[in-house]
Amino acid sequence: MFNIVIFGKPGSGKGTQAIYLKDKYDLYHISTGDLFRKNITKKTGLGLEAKNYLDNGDLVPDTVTIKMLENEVLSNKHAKGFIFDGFPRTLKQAESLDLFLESINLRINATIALDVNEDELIDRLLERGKINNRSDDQDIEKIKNRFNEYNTKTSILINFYDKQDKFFSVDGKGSVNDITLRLFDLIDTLI
Ligand code: B4P
Repeated sequence: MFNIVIFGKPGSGKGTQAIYLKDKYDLYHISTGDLFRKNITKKTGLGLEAKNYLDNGDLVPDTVTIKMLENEVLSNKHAKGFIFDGFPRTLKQAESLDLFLESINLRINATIALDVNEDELIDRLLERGKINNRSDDQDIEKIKNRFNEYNTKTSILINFYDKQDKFFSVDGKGSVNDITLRLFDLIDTLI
């Protein structure tokens, strides 16, 4: 079983690339952002709890996020592997994920970051905001808050996975197709 974390700043293309990785390597794709947005649309209890955090570009509290992620893995445990998109985003989430996977005899094989500078990310997110109505993509202050959340709470995970010899980075600039090919080239050396 091959389990990947796709990692990077908001808008770096995690969700975009996860679709291609899922198909090529037959992985089950779990996007915590998509799960939250589905719950918000359906107005579930979880959605109501998460809505304000997403709207402001804040991270949803770990307790809520970790439980949701574990339930999603357990509901799909016969998958050939997982691609975790947008999770973990805090040290607590990363430590919990390792412990949880170990308890079901699984582990993370690789964490792959998409490296893109913030100026380009702001352009991408504002562009998406024009077409998809995502409240967190509409406003530059919210986008900057998402970068701040990444820089203060998420970027430390580079060191966490590097210490386990599981951290890899790919240039996330260029066409979607070029980046997909870079990811395939890397993953083919890891499998
Ligand atoms: P996510 O849904 O994970 O949102 P994201 O970081 O903005 O998206 P991603 O990096 O996947 O970008 P995408 O491919 O879509 O999180 C949203 C919110 O949910 C968080 O702020 C937080 O509140 C909450 N949340 C989620 N997970 C959490 C967790 N674990 N803990 C706590 N809270 C959590 O690409 C962005 C845009 O760029 C798209 O429009 C795409 O078309 C475009 N694009 C992609 N690749 C491109 C390329 N090569 N060139 C040009 N444009 C490109």
